Amino acid sequence: NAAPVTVTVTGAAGQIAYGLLFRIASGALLGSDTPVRLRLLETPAAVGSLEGVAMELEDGAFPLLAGIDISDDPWIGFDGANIAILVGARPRTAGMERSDLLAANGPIFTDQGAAINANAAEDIRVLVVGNPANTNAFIAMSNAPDVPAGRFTALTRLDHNRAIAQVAEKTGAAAADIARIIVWGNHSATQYPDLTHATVRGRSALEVIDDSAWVTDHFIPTVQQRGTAIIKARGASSAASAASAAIDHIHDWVLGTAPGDWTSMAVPSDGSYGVPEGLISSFPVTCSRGEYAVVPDLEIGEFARTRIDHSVAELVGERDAVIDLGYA
Ligand code: NAX
Repeated sequence: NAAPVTVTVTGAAGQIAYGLLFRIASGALLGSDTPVRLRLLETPAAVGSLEGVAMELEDGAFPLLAGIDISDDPWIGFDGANIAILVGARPRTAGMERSDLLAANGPIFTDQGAAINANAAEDIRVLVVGNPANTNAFIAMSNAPDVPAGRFTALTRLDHNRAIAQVAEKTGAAAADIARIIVWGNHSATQYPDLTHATVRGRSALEVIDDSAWVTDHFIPTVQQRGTAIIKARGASSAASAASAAIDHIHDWVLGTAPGDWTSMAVPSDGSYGVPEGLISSFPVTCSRGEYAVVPDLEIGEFARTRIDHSVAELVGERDAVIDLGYA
């Protein structure tokens, strides 16, 4: 049998983790041949609850689950981690501005970046889910100078999957028949879900849909506001769908994207598509043999340019704010 892969999950007693951990243990993350060792990280206040989650994981009797460790100390939690999924974050509470949120999360991702830098395995791959995800990833990356910057990514796969779901509903096609969706920019309401290059059963999605008003007046705002709509309907934020998207993100990063398709990941920009270098922004990427590459040379129309620039400007503002605060 292969040696177990160590997967660290933060916020492990929270609601996303409750959907995530059991799927990791079942083999959905890395495939049914790869055993996993879970390292679960929480705040001291939530460790008791996390012990209950660990008991449930044991009770799953998962053949691939090689061990579970619990900690409230990032220095221990990232020890030997091959994959780290950073879900825990300081949530936005009533009356909190985005700048307060950035300030509240700065210390968490500064410490975790430093702990990853010091203790994670050589091949560490990091996915940040906790919001503001792109900028939290930027902070962690900035505090891990010995880890290649490209190993720090943030989750926009939920937005990508939401976009697929909208196109499937509109066209009657199956999710599997829809390819080449792109989410650009920030995981926030400024993101730009882009159908320009998308296909439905190999045909141009825009031609199949043939309804440009639907794209601008329904599709784009629905994807951008889907998180809010879920909160309204469910009385709690997206959890199982976010967990599922996190699984998809790491699965595809490690095991590869489907031939002829790509996915969306927020990754440090190499300057492509006019996004400032180093900014963690969502791009179309293909993955192969554990490496991702931004899809090159796509044509960007005027409408797309404006939307991408708008979201990137928000990310630049967040980056500058956390640099001013001394977190990056
Ligand atoms: P919960 O509040 O249920 O769980 C978060 C957990 O993180 C809590 O148990 C808390 O104790 C823990 N935590 C806080 N600080 C920590 C730290 N320093 N170290 C370790 N653990 C820590 O929230 P949940 O619904 O699970 O959401 C988690 C995060 O995901 C939030 O920031 C949320 O905004 C974000 N989301 C991101 C999405 C994305 O697509 N990128 C979508 C879903 C979700 O909104």
